[in-house]
Amino acid sequence: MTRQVYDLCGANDVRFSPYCWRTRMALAHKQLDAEFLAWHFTEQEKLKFSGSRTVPVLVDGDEVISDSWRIANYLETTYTEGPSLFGGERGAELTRFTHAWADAILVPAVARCVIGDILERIELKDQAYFRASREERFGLSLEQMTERRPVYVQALDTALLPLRVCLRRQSWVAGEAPAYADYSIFGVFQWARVISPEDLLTTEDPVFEWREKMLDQFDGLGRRFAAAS
Ligand SMILES: N[C@@H](CCC(=O)N[C@@H](CS)C(=O)NCC(=O)O)C(=O)O
Repeated sequence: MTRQVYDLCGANDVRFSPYCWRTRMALAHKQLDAEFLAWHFTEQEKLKFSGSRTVPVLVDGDEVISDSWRIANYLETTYTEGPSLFGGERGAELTRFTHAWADAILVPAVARCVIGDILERIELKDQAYFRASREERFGLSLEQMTERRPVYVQALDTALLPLRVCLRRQSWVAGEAPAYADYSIFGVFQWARVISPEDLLTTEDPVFEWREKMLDQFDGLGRRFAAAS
């Protein structure tokens, strides 16, 4: 049976979840095929079988795994013959930090910058849910957040400092070759790229150059998904 991933989808089939992008890259790294099934915010009933309320959800034969970190660990321990996502136990422990930093710092920092753009690019049926849930999460209206965008872009720029310092000295977050540490961060930038016409990175930023190289990985997998305009 074909492997399946429930994947967040907006209007015009835009696939914009940072977490689902991690899974997409991890599967490509492991050279595993999967069908990415479009899932919308208001389609909770479609996820019931998994016990998860969020995507990605991976269905691999009898196995149903949710949460991008759990999925990465599942792929690593199940498909040991494919290239390693973590580079051993030590690497897995270090990658957990990268993943946690991306989730705790990067995702909210980018979300504040692009939230208004997301509303415009999801289907009408999802908009009321998206607005209510995100306004509750951030304690501000989407319009207030859009107005404050320049402040958020500045805050993101500061948050990126450790990544920038790292990428000035090495080609990939994981070292000599890209691995899950890179994918966990790349997912966040790919989300911004496909959902917001504003580029959050300037061309002289080493993070920009790294993102360009990430877009080229796996025969340009990331680039095959158009940037928002
Ligand atoms: N910790 C989870 C977070 C997954 C998550 O929050 N996914 C979002 C899509 S980007 C979602 O499904 N949201 C559903 C909702 O907001 O109702 C992971 O790493 O997979």
